[in-house]
Amino acid sequence: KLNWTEYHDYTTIVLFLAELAQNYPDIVTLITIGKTHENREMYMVKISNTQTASPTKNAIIVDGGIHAREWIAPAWNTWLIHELVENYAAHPQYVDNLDWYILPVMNPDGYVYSFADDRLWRKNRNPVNGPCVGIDLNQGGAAGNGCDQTYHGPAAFSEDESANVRDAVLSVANGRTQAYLTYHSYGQYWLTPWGYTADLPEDYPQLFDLAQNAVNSLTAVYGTQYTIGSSTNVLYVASGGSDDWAKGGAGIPYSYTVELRDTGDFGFLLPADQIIPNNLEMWEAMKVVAEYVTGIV
Ligand code: 0X9
Ligand code: ZN
Repeated sequence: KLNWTEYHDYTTIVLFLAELAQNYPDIVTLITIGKTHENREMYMVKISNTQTASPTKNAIIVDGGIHAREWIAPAWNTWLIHELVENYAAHPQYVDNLDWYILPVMNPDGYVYSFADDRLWRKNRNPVNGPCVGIDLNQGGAAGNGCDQTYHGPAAFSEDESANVRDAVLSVANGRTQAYLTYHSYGQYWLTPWGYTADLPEDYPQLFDLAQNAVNSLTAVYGTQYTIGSSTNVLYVASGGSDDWAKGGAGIPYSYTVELRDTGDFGFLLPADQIIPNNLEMWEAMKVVAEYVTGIV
């Protein structure tokens, strides 16, 4: 049993996922997608009703915690899993009509390090940078200096973690995955591709429209404001983002990076008493995305 009144370490989260898979075998499957640099298992939760299973069902892929210090992202992802599964009876349509693939902690080594050693750690823990450690799993064109927080590493998908996610996404995407949401913090942004160029995708109006509807429902809960736009245009230009790859590389049409609470009062150190409000408002947005995706044929 997990709670969302505090942040949990990796071991506790994995235990929660394993228990859920055991208690809800008709809905939950725990998939191991490969190991991290430090040999930790990476877990993706498949939520799919075996009664209504179909290989052509629309799917949504969600991840979070690619940046270690952004603790609110795994806290939201685990809550989303909990809501879909343990509160299934309240809204069965979200599970019956969709397959969910949720990777709550994308960077386990970094996450563990941010609990044990350095709360503001961002990268993975691969020591390939001379005197420094870690590669930013979400950057391609950023820093070439290994000691930098956004060091891009030797090559695209050079890291175990990003290669595992690439393979997992490609194995489930196969034409039926309509949405990919990657959760970060902070800033309260709902970002569309592209992050590598100021040019917009040709279906930007549709991407914007769904984002707008989702954010409207989110804001209706507590008045929390989110800024919508392409990463390059509302944040900064940075290539190698997983959202860009999910759209351009894996062909998933509705691909977003969502930067969760807050706008900087606490930043990465978001107090734990904001986890539940953050999750309740984001759930309203998530439902809008799920409803939209359900209707796509
Ligand atoms: O810079 C990032 O990787 C993300 N922001 S964060 O503060 N959480 O580090 C934004 C990524 C946006 N997407 C792309 N640039 N493709
Ligand atoms: Zn981030």
